[in-house]
Amino acid sequence: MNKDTRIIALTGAGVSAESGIPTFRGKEGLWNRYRVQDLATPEAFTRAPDTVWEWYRYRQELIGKAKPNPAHLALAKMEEIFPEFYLITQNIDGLHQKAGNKRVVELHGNIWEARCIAEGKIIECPPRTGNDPVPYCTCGSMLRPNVVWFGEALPVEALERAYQLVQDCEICFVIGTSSLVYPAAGLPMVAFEAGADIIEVNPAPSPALGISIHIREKAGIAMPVILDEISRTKPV
Ligand code: BJW
Repeated sequence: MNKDTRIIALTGAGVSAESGIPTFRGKEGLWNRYRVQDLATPEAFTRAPDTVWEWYRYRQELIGKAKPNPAHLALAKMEEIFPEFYLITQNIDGLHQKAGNKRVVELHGNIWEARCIAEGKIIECPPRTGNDPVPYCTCGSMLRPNVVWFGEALPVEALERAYQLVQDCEICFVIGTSSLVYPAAGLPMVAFEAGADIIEVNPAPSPALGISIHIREKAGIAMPVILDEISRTKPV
C-alpha cells in the first residue's frame, strides 16, 4: 500500500453504534421497535407528516448528543494520509464529517437537512418551534427530512459518484453495514468485479459477496488497529 492507493470506505449504521446511535436491524435495531411503513416511506409522510417528523426530531436529539467514536476518527485520519481516500456512507448522522472527513458521499441524505416538498429546495433543518414538529418552507409548503426512504431514488449525483469511486478503487472497506439495502449493498460487488480487494469489518456475518478479508470485530476496535498498522508502514 502506498500513499496513492485508491481506497474507499463504505459505511453503515454499525459504524455509529459505538457512538450510541441505534442500528436499524438486529435485536436492538430501530426496525424492531418501529414499523418501516409508518415512518420511512413517502406514503407514511403523506399520511402522517407529524408522526414522521416526531420520529426524526427524536432521532435528531439522540444524534445531536453523539460524538464520533474511534472508528470515525481512524477513518478521518486515513483521509489525511491518503489523498485518494473517499468515504461513501449510508448514514445520515453527519458523524464522519464531525470527525473530520471532507471527501464524503452521502447516499441516504442527512438528518440535519430538510427539503421543500413543493420546490425541492434543500435547506438546513429548522429547529422545532412549539408543539408542531413539522417545519415549513418560506413558500408555505411543508419541509420533509432530506433522507432517502424505501421506494425512493437515491440522489443521482451521489450515486453516480459512488459508482465511479468503487469502479476505480484498489481497496474497499465495507464497515458496519448489514449489506441488505440496495443499491448501496451492490457497491462492493462493483469494486470486486473491477479488481479491488474488499475488507469487511463487522462483528456479525453479512450476505456481502466478493469479500477478501472478514474482520469480525467492532469498527471502533478494528479501525484504529488497521490505522496503526498502516501508519507503522509509513506509506510514501
Ligand atoms: C457493527 C457494529 C459495530 C453493529 N461495528 N459493525 C434489489 C433487491 C431487493 C430490493 C431492492 C433492490 N433494489 C432496491 C430494492 C428496494 C429497497 C431495498 O433495498 N430493500 C431491501 C431491504 C430488500 N431499496 C430502496 O428502496 C432504495 N431505493 C431504491 O432502490 O430506489 C429505486 C428507485 C429508482 C428510481 C425511482 C424510484 C426508485 C432506498 C433505500 C433507502 C434506505 N433508507 C434507510 C432509512 C434512511 C433514513 C433514516 O435513517 O431514517 O436507510 S433504511 C436503513 O437501511 C437506512 C440505512 O442507511 C440502510 C442500511 O442499513 P445499514 O446501515 O446496513 O444498517 P443495519 O442496521 O442494517 O446493519 C448494521 C450492521 O452493523 C449490522 O450488520 C451489524 O452486525 C453491524 N454492527 N455494531 C461494526 N460496533
